[in-house]
Amino acid sequence: MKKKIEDNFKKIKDKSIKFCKRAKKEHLIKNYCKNNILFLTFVITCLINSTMLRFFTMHTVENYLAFKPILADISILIIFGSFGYLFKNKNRFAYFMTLEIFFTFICMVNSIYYTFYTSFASASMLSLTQFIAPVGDAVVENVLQLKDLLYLIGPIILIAVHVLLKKKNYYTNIDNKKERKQKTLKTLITGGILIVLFTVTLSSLEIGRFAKQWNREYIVMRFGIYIYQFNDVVVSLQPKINSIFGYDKAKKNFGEYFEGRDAETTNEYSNILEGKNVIAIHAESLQTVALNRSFNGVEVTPNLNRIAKEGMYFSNFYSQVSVGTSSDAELTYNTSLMPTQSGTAFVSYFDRKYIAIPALLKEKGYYTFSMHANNADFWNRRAMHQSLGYDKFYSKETYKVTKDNTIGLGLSDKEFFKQSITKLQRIKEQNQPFYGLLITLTNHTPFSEVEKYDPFEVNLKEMVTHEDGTEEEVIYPYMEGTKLGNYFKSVHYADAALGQFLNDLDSNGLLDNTVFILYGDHDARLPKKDYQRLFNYNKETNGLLDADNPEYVEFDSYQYELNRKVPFIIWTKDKKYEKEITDVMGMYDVLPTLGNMLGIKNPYALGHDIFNIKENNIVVFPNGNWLTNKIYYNSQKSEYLSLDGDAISEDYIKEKNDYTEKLLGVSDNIIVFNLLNEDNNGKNNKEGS
Ligand code: GP9
Ligand code: MN
Repeated sequence: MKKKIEDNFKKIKDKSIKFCKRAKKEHLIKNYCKNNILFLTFVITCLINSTMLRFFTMHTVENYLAFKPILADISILIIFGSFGYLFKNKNRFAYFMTLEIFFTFICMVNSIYYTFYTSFASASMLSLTQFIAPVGDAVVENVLQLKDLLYLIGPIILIAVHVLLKKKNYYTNIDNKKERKQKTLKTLITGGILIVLFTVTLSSLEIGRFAKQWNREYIVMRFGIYIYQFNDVVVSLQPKINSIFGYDKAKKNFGEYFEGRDAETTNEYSNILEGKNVIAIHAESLQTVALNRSFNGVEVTPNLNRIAKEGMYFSNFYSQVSVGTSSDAELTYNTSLMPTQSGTAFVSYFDRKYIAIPALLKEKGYYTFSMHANNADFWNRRAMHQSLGYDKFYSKETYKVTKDNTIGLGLSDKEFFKQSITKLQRIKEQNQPFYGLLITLTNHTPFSEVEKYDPFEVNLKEMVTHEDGTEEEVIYPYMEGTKLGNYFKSVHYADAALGQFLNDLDSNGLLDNTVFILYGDHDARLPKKDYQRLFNYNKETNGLLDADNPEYVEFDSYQYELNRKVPFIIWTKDKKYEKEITDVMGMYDVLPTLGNMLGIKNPYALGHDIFNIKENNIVVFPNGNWLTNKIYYNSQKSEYLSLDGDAISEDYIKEKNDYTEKLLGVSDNIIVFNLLNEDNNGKNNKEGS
């Protein structure tokens, strides 16, 4: 077998050497170049343009000389260019020139767009004229720079080469149809082989991000600008195609769903926060497991623990995100709708009508804004925040971000809050009442820059008394070196940043007549084995307790799911509610619950006011799983975990399954078919709204 492989290798090697020798002897390469000058000029100039674009936008050497986008660009150019051979010799220039202009246009538009938005252009933005108008003016006035014109050198070179070739009577030789077809095929196959080679180099992360398309810089860095732009058009068209079929049925189901719903009644919390300023925190990857937890007597989250104790603390609160993670959390928090079943609402359906917290408060005279020190196009927030009703989005462009004040994905939370205080002071002076959502960033996976967090130990220390009466401190590694351990260090940092922020808000009078809200956006996807270590640590073996040990805590996939809960806190400086709400609650219950307190209402909310529904609440997850105070139901396995040990009837499960299915369907229909838009639905101002 081994010999056979070796023989084959030898054969291939010999053949390759032979080919190279022949090529050298017969000047194959030289002849190929000579006979394909126009094609090669087209490929090379377009390749230079795309490389130049990466150079001018993402300024590092590794970015513009990265192997993957170059291979991707060459493949695409060869594939498109190959069809040029279908044209007769004298007409071929027109084809290449058209392509050249097209590809140059892509580079120029993206170059200009990047200067303006620090991101790449998307066809989906074209459907929003309000975004194009300001860009249009600004482009001419301030953004068009000399570097944007450099791309024109490509078409100029192609024209120059064409003129020269014409002079040298290059186009006079007649190439027959068969020859042209063969050349097209050979070139196409070469392009095809290159694209296959490119595809096999891709990781699953790269493929996943390509499908979602929102992390535009990442995609251009891996797939090149041309593939990026084609994929962008496909992804942008998808929601349009989805919403062509099934509109009537969707509208009927929608009508029936809300017809049968009881109007929420008022309760003791109605309007208690009306007219107050609101500062809300979207806490990245903050899980409840970190709260009220200590290592060697030191709390992981002293500040969160304090406000959770003083305010209203919803301790069985769940995020309901799908592939849109942070953006899905924002969607459900703001609108009481579930994430979409395909694509993400923020990216694919940003141009729909939403009834959201900022929009509703705006109607009541609030100034509404969001703050996030990341790129504004991340999760397409620039567009979607407008659709949600924010007056202004303070994104990365409005913060000073340097290498020194960066942790992980971007600006550190401490610095983000510090710089936000200045903005908040100005807002307080000019725009009261206000509603603002601040989205944090530091506590984002992979939690690896441990040295940048405040020191926090996740080991286990014990005092041991020796036989001679002397005492010694013994340190067991416990969670040190684990991902969950690093996560606690990161959360400790995030908590300290929050504590500092609360102090700064207070000293600037920003907590007066203000309600402070915080939610964890989703879990941190930490490994199950780390939780097992957290709950079942055996210090003697530095491993896990045996399953038959009386101290052993079961931590199976159900425990894992239940442990994904995130905190939700409503706190004010003046009034101490000191109330823990333990009924299960989902992100979609925020708008009905908080809205009732603020005096706003979304008649098409899918969640409930927890103070009305109480122990009868149900949390529906995008994958069809659901949770009540009684059970966690896994819809994929049709199995459940009883939470109170009571027997569960078939009817109970069927009723909740039906409810889940209807809710997910109606939520998706609302977004995909834009059912909240007055033009699509005359009932938008349903009574009670
Ligand atoms: C990006 C931040 C993180 O700006 O909100 O997004 P995520 O990766 O959690 O979806
Ligand atoms: Mn997130």
